[in-house]
Amino acid sequence: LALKVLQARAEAVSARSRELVGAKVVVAAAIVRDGLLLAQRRGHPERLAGGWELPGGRVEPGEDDRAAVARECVEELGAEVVAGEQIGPDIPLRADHLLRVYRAELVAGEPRALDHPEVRWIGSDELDNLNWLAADRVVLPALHDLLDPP
Ligand code: 523
Repeated sequence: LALKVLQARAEAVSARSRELVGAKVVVAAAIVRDGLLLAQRRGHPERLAGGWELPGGRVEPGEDDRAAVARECVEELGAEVVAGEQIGPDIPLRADHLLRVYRAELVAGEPRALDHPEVRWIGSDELDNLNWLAADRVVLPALHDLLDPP
């Protein structure tokens, strides 16, 4: 019986490490300017259309998380940002993906909706009313702290 327990434990540990090694990272940017947060409404895919998110996307193989934040903001918003601290926890997405949100400072360009139908600057009073994607909802407390420092 002890052996069976040990084998089951070993299997659980290796499943967990496969998960950690195999997890693909999606990054997102929390861009704050003048007390407002930049959010964008998704147009695709169908399953996510109409949901609001922090701009971002998949980290490419070999790419640094913060470099991915900067690249995605150029692609989606036509704006340059510098990524700083991670805010909130790593958030599991479906399958073997996880979402990491980084604070990002706008350094050049005016964000425009290049890839999705709409971008909007949101005040802290509007934060909870937006139809956020489930994963982004997890960082709402951290976003409140960013907009209204405690
Ligand atoms: N999320 C998510 N929140 C959030 C982002 C940027 C992404 O929940 N703020 C999810 C949505 C998708 C997955 O992460 O299921 C990948 O995001 P996506 O489609 O923005 O990443 P891209 O642009 O790298 O995707 P492809 O170009 O389709 O590979």
